[in-house]
Amino acid sequence: MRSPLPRSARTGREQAHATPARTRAFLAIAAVSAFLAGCSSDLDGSPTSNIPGPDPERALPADALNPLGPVARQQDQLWDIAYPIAIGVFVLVFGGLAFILLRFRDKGQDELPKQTHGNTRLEIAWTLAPAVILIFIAVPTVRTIFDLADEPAADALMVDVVGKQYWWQFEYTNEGEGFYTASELHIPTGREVFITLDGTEPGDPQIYQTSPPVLHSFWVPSLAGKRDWVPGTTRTMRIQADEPGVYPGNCAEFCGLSHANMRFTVIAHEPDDYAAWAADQQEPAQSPEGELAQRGEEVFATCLACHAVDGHPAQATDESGIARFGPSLTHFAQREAFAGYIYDSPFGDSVEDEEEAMENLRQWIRDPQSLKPGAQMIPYSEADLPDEDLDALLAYLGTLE
Ligand code: HEC
Ligand SMILES: [Cu+2]
Repeated sequence: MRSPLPRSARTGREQAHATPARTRAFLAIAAVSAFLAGCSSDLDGSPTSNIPGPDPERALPADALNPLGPVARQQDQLWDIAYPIAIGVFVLVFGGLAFILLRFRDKGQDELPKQTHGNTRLEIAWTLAPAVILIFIAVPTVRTIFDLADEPAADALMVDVVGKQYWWQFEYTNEGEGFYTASELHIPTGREVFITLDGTEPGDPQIYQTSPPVLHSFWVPSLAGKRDWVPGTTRTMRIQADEPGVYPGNCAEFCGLSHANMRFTVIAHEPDDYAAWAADQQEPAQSPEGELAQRGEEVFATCLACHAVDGHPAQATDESGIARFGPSLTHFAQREAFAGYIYDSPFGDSVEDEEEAMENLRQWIRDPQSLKPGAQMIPYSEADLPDEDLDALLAYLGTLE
């Protein structure tokens, strides 16, 4: 018999009959496949947007389930405990549900089945069981939390991290050090790196107006779990890498238009190589040799409003190492990528298409927002910066080794 009512007004019973068994089987299979597809371990840390990014081959997998240092391993062990338990609970609950749905479904009988109200033993059991499980998981969890919240090790590398819109600033604050990098955090292997997520940088209120203090989250999946960077407060965390390598990171808290373009990388060196690198970072930039680059150095004076280049003649010497609104460019030519680590730098060792990378850098100065929505750098039109001056600037940036 056809129901005269519109489909939505039919009873559940009628609807069940209206869906053929084959369709239901198909839906079930589709749901299971969709669920299983989420389990793919095919996470290679490569950029997922179609914006050209740092070469994925340069980066180790960004896989939180494949920890590559002691901190990440310690955190991963908690997952190893909790996950099998969660699977067990899932199978029990949904298995029980499926069983009851099938076994006791309405088979068309007229009488109501026997009604039960309350079962003390069952209720005590299903209150106690979750409590026991939670206590069992809480013990190692709380212990790990306290462990990781400890004071820094005596020989830890101390790094002050500031989340900007949309890039990360790293200040190396160990005694005898004291310099900045942007988007690349260099660390020695086998040594604790104690990170202060510093949201208290006094900053210029003028600057905060153009770069509002928003939340960010610091995340290097293979080295440690994420931790929020919160304006106005200071939080700490630690990372450590076993092996030299390049570990991709990303901002993991929505912070504005270019949140997804706020990448960074942690580059781990053998301790000796790190020491050499750190010594080099403290060297100011040398004035360049060539005529074009020298002209570029002059033109660059205007960029000092937001960028620091230690050793630039127009930067006051007492401002050495100072953080600015924009990334420090003192050793810009050493970086592999720019603009939140999303574009290959033409001066990097691993650049694939140098010409295209140079074109991107030129475009970055002309119109940063066209490459990175919401970028906080001002555009320089032809009128502000004639082509000859831009050529000179690019030549100068290439000398900032
Ligand atoms: C109003 C401040 C401001 C001025 C002026 C400014 N910049 Fe920038 N610049 C920024 C900010 C902010 C960023 C970071 C943007 C981002 O990645 O989201 C940046 C990024 C850059 C980068 C990429 C650095 C990196 O490692 O990611 C380069 C190169 C650069 N600027 C060059 C210049 C040059 C050359 C000038 C002068 C012609 C200039 N900037 C003037 C604010 C400024
Ligand atoms: Cu962010």
